[in-house]
Amino acid sequence: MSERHTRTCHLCEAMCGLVVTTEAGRVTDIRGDKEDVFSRGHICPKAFALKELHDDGDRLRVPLRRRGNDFEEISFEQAIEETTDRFAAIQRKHGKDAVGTYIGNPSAHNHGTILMGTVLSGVLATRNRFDANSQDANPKLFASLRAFGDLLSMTIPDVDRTRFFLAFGANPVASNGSIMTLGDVRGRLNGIRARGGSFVVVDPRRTETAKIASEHLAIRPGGDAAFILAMLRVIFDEGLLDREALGRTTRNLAALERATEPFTPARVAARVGIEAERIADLARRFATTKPAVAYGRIGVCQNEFGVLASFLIEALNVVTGNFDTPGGAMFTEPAIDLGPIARRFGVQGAGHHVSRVRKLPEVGGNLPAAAIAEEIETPGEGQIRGFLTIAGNPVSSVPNGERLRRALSTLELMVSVDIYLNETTRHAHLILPPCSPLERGHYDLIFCALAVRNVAKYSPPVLPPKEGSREDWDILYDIATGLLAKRSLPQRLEALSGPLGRLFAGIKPRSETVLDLLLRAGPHGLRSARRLDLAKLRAAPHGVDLGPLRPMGKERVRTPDGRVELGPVDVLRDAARVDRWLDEAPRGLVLIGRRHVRSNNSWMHNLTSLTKGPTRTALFMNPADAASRGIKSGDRVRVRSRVGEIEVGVEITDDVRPGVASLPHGFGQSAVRDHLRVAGALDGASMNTLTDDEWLEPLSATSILNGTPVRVDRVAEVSVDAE
Ligand SMILES: Nc1nc2c(c(=O)[nH]1)N[C@H]1C(S)=C(S)[C@@H](COP(=O)(O)OP(=O)(O)OC[C@H]3O[C@@H](n4cnc5c(=O)[nH]c(N)nc54)[C@H](O)[C@@H]3O)O[C@H]1N2
Ligand SMILES: Nc1nc2c(c(=O)[nH]1)N[C@H]1C(S)=C(S)[C@@H](COP(=O)(O)OP(=O)(O)OC[C@H]3O[C@@H](n4cnc5c(=O)[nH]c(N)nc54)[C@H](O)[C@@H]3O)O[C@H]1N2
Ligand code: SF4
Ligand SMILES: [Mo]
Repeated sequence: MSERHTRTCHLCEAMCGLVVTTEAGRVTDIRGDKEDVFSRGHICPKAFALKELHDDGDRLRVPLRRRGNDFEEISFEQAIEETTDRFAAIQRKHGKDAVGTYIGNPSAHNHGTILMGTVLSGVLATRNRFDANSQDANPKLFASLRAFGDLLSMTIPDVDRTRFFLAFGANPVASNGSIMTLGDVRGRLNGIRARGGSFVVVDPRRTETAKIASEHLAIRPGGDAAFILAMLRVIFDEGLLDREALGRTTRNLAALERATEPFTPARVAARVGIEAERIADLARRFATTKPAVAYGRIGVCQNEFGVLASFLIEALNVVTGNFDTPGGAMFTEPAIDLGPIARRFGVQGAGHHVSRVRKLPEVGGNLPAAAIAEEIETPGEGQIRGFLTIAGNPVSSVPNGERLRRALSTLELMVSVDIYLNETTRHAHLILPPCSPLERGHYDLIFCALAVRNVAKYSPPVLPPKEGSREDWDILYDIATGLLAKRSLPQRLEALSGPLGRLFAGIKPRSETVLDLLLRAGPHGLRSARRLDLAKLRAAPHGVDLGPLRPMGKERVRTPDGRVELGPVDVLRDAARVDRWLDEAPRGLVLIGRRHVRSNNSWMHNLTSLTKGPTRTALFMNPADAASRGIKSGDRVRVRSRVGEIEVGVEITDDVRPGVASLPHGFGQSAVRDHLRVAGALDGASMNTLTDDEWLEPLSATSILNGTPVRVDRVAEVSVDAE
């Protein structure tokens, strides 16, 4: 007898509703849920891969302990005991900071990891906490902190109602959207044009998104800050703003105006690679179309002016009157509001402490992951000797991954909570695998807060957990309580007096119990007419639509006087660096990243349904750049940067602008081909062997992963007769 289950896909940010059919404990079919209130039946090819992931023989089911060069299976009890014994001993001997942690991307898609990871962090109490955001959204968080007074007051483009969507450095047709959760990306983006609106993409590559846009501007990597400064300059010069209204809702408009002075379109055009008249024309159209919204993502966050450019995007929306208004840049009102919870746990801002070796600032409590290697390598008090990775693959996702790989192999103890033995976890002494995602419940704590409509969905487990298996939530709870038990009584009492102390007072709570409490306490909970709780969500398998975004500025702008800050001194000061950049000659060939709808960061390449077909790991080069190096499509090339070199195949395409080459990150698993039998056999190398761990954005210390100067040479063919 087959059973049908509704489920929200947790693989990317889009939150698509699925209907999963099971028969006798096996998944037999996965398709889009046409009745889903948010995604309207849309899915992508990765949804089907959930079945393959569930069945993947390489996915770990039992904890592993390193034994020489190999691993042996052990029980969860043993694995937890050893983990907590050894971490506790390291912390007793060398202090709390001697244990470091890296929490990776899939944890953002797992309410259990978010909640219990926070608890575990509190128990470990180490400053050496790292996460994926220093390769990702920290510039957006930092810009939100400066403009709106809170890291988590992030604006979302109201794409369903806008008439002008201006996207910088994002490829939602491939990524399915980021800090813009929107099921059915193509439908929603096509909708803008169908309504008679415009949709403009600024990206060095003519991406899948650029191909469905009204217009594409092939900017040179890193050019966004200069480009937007020039747009703003036109808007100020031509008076395309309502100064009086802005005087009431913002502060320091004049400082912003002053900062734009050196940046006329004519001055920036050559260096950013877009004609002055196109920049000016875009500025005029953007400022005079209502409503309009500018949006920037990874391409902006990971470039050398990430914070300034991210801030300028917010400023562009504010200055043109497109902030906190339908069709513009809006805040969400999720059923569970993470802001107050994060503040309670000390996520306050940025720069409250710095890393030991390079003095790099924390953002939201996490230090930049580009510093992990040096913190392991450099002796002294606070040196990392023990390391815990949770759903993270930093060897592949952090710049100069080779250096990090070498550093990880020197640790006294490394423990990984992970579902695969891969290029990172192979250095662990212990690997603790959680159950298949289909065996746990799911609520998108983060992405509901970043969605283009307010929505809430809960999915119960599709399949019962296998006997003896554990969720991430359980594993992290066991580590946290195990560590606490090994502390002295006063230390234990101190931990218990903290905000989550009650969790440890009795028996282990279920993550669903916590979700229920948070839903009841939230803005749509017991104090509202809707009275949302978990029972109501369970009774609505296709989700609960909480309506379109509504103006929330009064609550979300948390600056001292409630007005938007348009002149943050440290951010605007960075315009001087842009000024110098404009006088520099372009840096030869530079490397940028690329995402494909059939791939997901570093970890879904072991699933045949996603990797079959043409190779997707080639270096894209513009015909002019290839010709000048004597390179033809299909050639093998050596790509070299300051920190490393790799060999890859080449695909020649004028989709990338001259001077730019593009490569996806997260590939190169051949060293673990025995454990990742599909991924390990793929052609491809890790892009982060080339990215530079010393090249960081100065304000937020975010890794600059787009724009790496590289040298590309054809690899001479080894000819058999040429002996
Ligand atoms: N050059 C370059 N580098 C980049 C990027 C780029 O664009 N270019 N992008 C950056 C960005 S935006 C991000 S977010 C990071 C992502 O980098 P990471 O944070 O390292 O995340 P992933 O690469 O997704 O790796 C996820 C790990 O979690 C494991 N895993 C998967 N599901 C689960 C689960 O349910 N539970 C547990 N415990 N483990 C699980 C996988 O096996 C894998 O080891 O990469 C960054 N690195
Ligand atoms: N299929 C799939 N979906 C994913 C992921 C995945 O790996 N695969 N990863 C998920 C994660 S962790 C994230 S954070 C999101 C990211 O979501 P997106 O931000 O949409 O990610 P990308 O597709 O990498 O798009 C970034 C774009 O920036 C461009 N770019 C590079 N440098 C510059 C620059 O200097 N300026 C400008 N203007 N553009 C530039 C690149 O050419 C690229 O097209 O996607 C998520 N969704
Ligand atoms: S777009 Fe994202 S959420 Fe939707 S099915 Fe694909 S991977 Fe899952
Ligand atoms: Mo990301």
